[in-house]
Amino acid sequence: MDTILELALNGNQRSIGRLISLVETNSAIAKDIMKQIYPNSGHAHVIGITGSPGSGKSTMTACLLKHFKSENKKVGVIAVDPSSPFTGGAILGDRLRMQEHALDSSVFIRSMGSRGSLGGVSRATSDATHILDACGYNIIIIETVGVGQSEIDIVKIADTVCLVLVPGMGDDVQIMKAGIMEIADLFVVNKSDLEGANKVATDVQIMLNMIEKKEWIPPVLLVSSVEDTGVQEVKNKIYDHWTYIHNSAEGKNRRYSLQEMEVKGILKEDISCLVETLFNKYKKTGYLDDILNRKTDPYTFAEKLIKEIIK
Ligand SMILES: Nc1nc2c(ncn2[C@@H]2O[C@H](COP(=O)(O)OP(=O)(O)O)[C@@H](O)[C@H]2O)c(=O)[nH]1
Ligand SMILES: [Mg+2]
Repeated sequence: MDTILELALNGNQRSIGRLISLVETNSAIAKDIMKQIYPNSGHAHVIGITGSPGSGKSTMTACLLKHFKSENKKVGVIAVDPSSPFTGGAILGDRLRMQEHALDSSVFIRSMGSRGSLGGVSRATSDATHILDACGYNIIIIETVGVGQSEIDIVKIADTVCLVLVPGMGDDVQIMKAGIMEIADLFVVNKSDLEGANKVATDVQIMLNMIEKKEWIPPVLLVSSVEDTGVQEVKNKIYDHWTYIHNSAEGKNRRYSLQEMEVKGILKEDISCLVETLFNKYKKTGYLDDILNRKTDPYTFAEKLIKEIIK
């Protein structure tokens, strides 16, 4: 174990991959790894890319990756999406482009499942982020599946959340989706080579004007990921946001809350494991009959279990 850890910390990609597989599959080992890794982490800028499926998250990620690389940044990409072209299943063009990156040790690309306690963004994804961070990746991009809870949950692990919108996809619906306006630090209107992008950008701007002003005013950027226009600007705004979260009281609060959510997440997971273990233990004791026959009640029984957990 220690050799894998050492190799990984020295940038060996195979070992990094093995560490991530370990945290994906075994929570007992995962904890041990994370405890050892943690002191080396805390330097990377974690960027979440979210938005509806098909909005161009993968395409923009590949493009952003190229821009970061041109500045000699080491970039990790985690695609929480089984259908992501990064996994090699989809779009041939992307696949070829990513292979170019894949041969390069300054880029680490990995796809991960979306099961887990944080909804769409699992504990393992968060752990993988710390691993890449500790192993020297300066920039970590997480592409979400772009549906349901994963979109909102990304805020629990990303320093900067980038929401990708596109023209012609039921504009109001994509913008109005509950909670999504509040969590986005950057609004990217992708596919601006197509008609209607300006209108989406204007609509977002109008909505932004209606919500409470903060120190950080999310920029609305017109991008074409296929033509590589505006992506440089996205990168610059991502850097500006980093400066903001590290130099303002608001930013500090955000970092506190990220940390708090992480501890809470771990705690909830641990407690729910304990609950399962206890229930397995009590399975054969006939407690269910006792409740059904009203010899006891669920409240008393739960209190009894809580006492056991505390003990
Ligand atoms: N016209 C145009 N198409 C794009 C752009 N970005 C992505 N696409 C296309 O949109 C489709 C979905 O892209 P993908 O990156 O897989 O979206 P994801 O599901 O959000 O990851 C692909 O066919 C891309 O080639 C863009 O800027 N302009
Ligand atoms: Mg994708």
